[in-house]
Amino acid sequence: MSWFDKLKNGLKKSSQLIGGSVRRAFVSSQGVFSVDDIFDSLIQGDVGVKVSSAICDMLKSRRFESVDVALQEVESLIVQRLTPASQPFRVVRGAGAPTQVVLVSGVNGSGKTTSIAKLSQQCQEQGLSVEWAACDTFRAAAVDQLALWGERLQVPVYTTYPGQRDQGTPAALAYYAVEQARAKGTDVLFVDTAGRLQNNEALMRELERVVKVTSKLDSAIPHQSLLVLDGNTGQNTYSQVEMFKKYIPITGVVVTKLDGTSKAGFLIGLYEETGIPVVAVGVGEQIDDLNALDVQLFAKTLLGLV
Ligand SMILES: Nc1nc2c(ncn2[C@@H]2O[C@H](COP(=O)(O)OP(=O)(O)OP(=O)(O)O)[C@@H](O)[C@H]2O)c(=O)[nH]1
Ligand SMILES: [Mg+2]
Repeated sequence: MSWFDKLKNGLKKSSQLIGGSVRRAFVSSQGVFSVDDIFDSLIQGDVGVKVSSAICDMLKSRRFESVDVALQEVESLIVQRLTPASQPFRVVRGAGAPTQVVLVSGVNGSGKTTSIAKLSQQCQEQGLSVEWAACDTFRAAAVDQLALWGERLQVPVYTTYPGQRDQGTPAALAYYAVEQARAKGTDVLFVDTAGRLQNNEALMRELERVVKVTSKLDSAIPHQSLLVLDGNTGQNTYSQVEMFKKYIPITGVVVTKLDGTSKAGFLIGLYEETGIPVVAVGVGEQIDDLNALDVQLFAKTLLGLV
């Protein structure tokens, strides 16, 4: 399946709700919309009050030749809002520059580890060497999961450090991995972390510590800090972003599991609400199910225009 088909398939539920509601509300004999139903559906699809109101205001004030013409105008409105939000994942390591460190965090099960595998493959395709630090030190299963992906992609994984006792600490392991990767001249080091709820103070402090300790090696670390958001969480991801930002810098979000959710509309307001760009979106569990957010394609798909 092509990326286009995967996205289209994945966004089906959201598109039925969002594009479908606009289509159903068009009174073709008069060329007008009955916008009340549209508003409710948009809110249900987690489009948010601001954007939903903007869409409804536009639709109710005019007569349209056809529903497709109207939908194209809605598409423009969405594209305009989303364009600054899409900043595709890219690692550039200049000549003589140290290893680029990419920290990856998020709540439990949001898709951190699989997203790291997917992004790593993209790095490898660009000829970059990749390593991982398995800083999810609580669970043996988590370290095993990363090691398994590592074997598949032939990525070396740091799982322990000299002098480690018991499970060790994520900060110490991250520090060691950064030191080693820099010494080897590795292009990109992904630091995988344990899932944590944004309101768990102790675990958030632990994440903060990973940044504090590794940045002693270089104040530019982490060069990128990606927060992985589960698309099923909809607009509640906005407050997740805000909470994580209180402890560590966040440079971008990866939105996973857009397949199967009816709440993909939350992406439209994400950047406006949080100021954090979207570096990639995921629509499945396979290695190539993650890609940059193509704003135009996303808007068209959401509105059922393709
Ligand atoms: N359908 C779907 N499943 C996904 C996507 N991304 C990840 N998953 C699945 O979500 C589950 C959790 O993914 P992980 O990568 O282990 O998540 P994690 O954030 O590392 O989890 P913890 O380390 O336990 O916090 C796995 O079964 C993944 O295959 C996606 O875009 N779509
Ligand atoms: Mg994980």
